[in-house]
Amino acid sequence: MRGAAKWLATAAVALTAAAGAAPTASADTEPNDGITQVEGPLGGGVTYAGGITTANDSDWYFVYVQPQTQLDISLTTPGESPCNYYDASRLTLRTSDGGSIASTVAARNETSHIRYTTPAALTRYLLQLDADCTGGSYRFRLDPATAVVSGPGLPAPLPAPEPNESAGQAYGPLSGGTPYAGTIDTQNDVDWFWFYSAGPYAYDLTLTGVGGGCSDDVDARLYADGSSSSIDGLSAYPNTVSHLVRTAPGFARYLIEVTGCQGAAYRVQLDPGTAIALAPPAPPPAPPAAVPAPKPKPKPKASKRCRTARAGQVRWSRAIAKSRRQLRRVSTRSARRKLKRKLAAQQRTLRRASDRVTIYCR
Ligand SMILES: [Ca+2]
Ligand SMILES: [Ca+2]
Repeated sequence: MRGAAKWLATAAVALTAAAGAAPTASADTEPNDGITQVEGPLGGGVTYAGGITTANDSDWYFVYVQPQTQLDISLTTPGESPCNYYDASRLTLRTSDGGSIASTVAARNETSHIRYTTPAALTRYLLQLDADCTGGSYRFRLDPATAVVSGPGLPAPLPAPEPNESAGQAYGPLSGGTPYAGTIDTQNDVDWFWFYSAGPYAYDLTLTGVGGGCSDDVDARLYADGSSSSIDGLSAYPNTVSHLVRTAPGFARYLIEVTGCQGAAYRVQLDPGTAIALAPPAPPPAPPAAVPAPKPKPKPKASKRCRTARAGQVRWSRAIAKSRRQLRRVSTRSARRKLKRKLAAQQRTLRRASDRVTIYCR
């Protein structure tokens, strides 16, 4: 349950809304205490109200903002807040990796601003709200409303099951684009993971230090499969995200070893999903077996009628040639006339013989 101060803050916001002021939204749904518990995505042009209910409470939100836009974040400490100092409420604008961009404080009954022009590359931001005292309340809003855009929520992480105390017990294969949550449960706890790189692609190994555990950093080391010497490593303090960007030479198996102080909670994630494989690539298909060249078909033997027809064709061709030679030798008109008649008859016979060849030798 919320404290009395938080209830008063909500009541005051409701009264302001009834009087026709800017729209308000209830926020601050616990737990929202760190970079992995951020509440959102928030909208623009809306007043959010929340409170700091315990001594170590901190409220984290996230928002998507248009690139290259002038963003105005206003922070107000309402009059009912029990915090009574210059920095009664504090708001810190952070990158999505937890790095501080700017911060502002607001005394009771006062409003202060962070005015920030967003760069071209970043679109997701974190807001951290704190108060100077337990029970402190705050309100904040982001303007202009059009600067704030919608975006995906945070994906729920998958647990990293124990035991995973050695490379041989490593948990995997990890999927790309998926957060895995683990905890260093004991002083000598070690957590091992493994994954496949899909090919010669760049991938980003992110390590997130979850807030609220021990205050020291968590460390991750990257190993090639079968090697006892790490390739590279990275560390993340609570409420920060660290990146290790590498390009794999090709498909390969890698291991990740995570260590930290007792109680440290963390997340590991590999991106993009296309750079990470869940299984070895399928072997290339076997080349097709050599097909023997087809044997040339033997020519069908000519039929008897075909052979007879061809013989007739040859015989009459020779006879015509002989008659033509005789025609060149004879000189008398009557002999030439006789030979020409004979030649014409032979040519008719040859045509009939050729017709028979066409018919019988198909
Ligand atoms: Ca909180
Ligand atoms: Ca372990």
